[in-house]
Amino acid sequence: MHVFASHQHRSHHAYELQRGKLALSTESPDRAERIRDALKNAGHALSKPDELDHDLLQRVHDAKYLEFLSSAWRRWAAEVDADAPAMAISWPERGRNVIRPENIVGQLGYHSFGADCSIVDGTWEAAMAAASLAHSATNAVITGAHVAYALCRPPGHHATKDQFGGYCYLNNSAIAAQRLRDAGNKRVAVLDVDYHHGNGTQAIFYDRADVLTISIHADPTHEFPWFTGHAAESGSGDGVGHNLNYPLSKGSSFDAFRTALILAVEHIVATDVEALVIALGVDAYVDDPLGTFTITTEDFAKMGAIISECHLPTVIVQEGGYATDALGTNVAAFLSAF
Ligand code: OKP
Ligand code: ZN
Repeated sequence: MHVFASHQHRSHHAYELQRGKLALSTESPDRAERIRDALKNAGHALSKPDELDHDLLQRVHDAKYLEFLSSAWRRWAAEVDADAPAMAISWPERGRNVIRPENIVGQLGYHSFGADCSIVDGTWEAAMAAASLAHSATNAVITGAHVAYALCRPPGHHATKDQFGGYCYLNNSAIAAQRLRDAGNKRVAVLDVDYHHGNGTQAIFYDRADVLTISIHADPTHEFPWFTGHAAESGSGDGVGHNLNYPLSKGSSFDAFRTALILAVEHIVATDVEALVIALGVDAYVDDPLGTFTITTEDFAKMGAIISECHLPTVIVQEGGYATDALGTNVAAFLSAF
């Protein structure tokens, strides 16, 4: 399997508000190092990413957002505090047409949806490297590989066209899906198995029929991202019927997960999907500090085997997973079964 990885992720370790206190994020550099080590030990050769196509980035994210992300740290450090993470403290009121503020503090509120992540020196460089890994893995598939994996960090599935949040800045899975579309695949599916709802990917493709988005996750009634991920969210406009959510109760086992997964795979196979992106979070793991599901390493292998039955060219993009000691084993189990 083609595996793409980069050391650039090390430039990013943000702070997050945890139970009312600012702390170094659970989304740590160690995560990617552990996955990298496990994949190396499993015999995978690691490839470096190529340069990211800026036009592709602009087909997924708003130009103003990209301009903001690329300069936010510099502006914050110069205008606010070079020794503190750049974070929002206020967000727009619901249900109004919002005018984008000029000030960096105001723009942080405009371009984010939570205080679970922040921008530090090196965040943009790491987010860009993760996006280029997704892009490179997709290029490998476009040029004939059946499957390729991108070890993306920071993750991406919570990032919308113009907002960061949930540890995500650039939506790596959406970038892979858009690249697959641009290469001529008529219809593409993104299957998100991360424990959390892939709200950003859903939002980016919500009104489009050419990208089917499916997410299996903890019911947002009781779990981050709280406001999206319900079964009734099915798409809008041209996209009606092209978004599927499978919210599962807290504490769900692989039995419940597998039932949803099989429905998702059947849906992909039954419609005219030509290429697949798997948003591979492994935080559904039994010992994950952020999750409540009881999925085991063996279950991740079964998950990989079930999804491989789609028999589609596939880009696998790393999303969450925070049980650091087991991360590499879980990702390797999924990949080898796939
Ligand atoms: C990102 B991904 C615990 C609160 C966590 C944010 C969760 C982001 C998950 N400190 N809130 O989907 O794995
Ligand atoms: Zn997650």
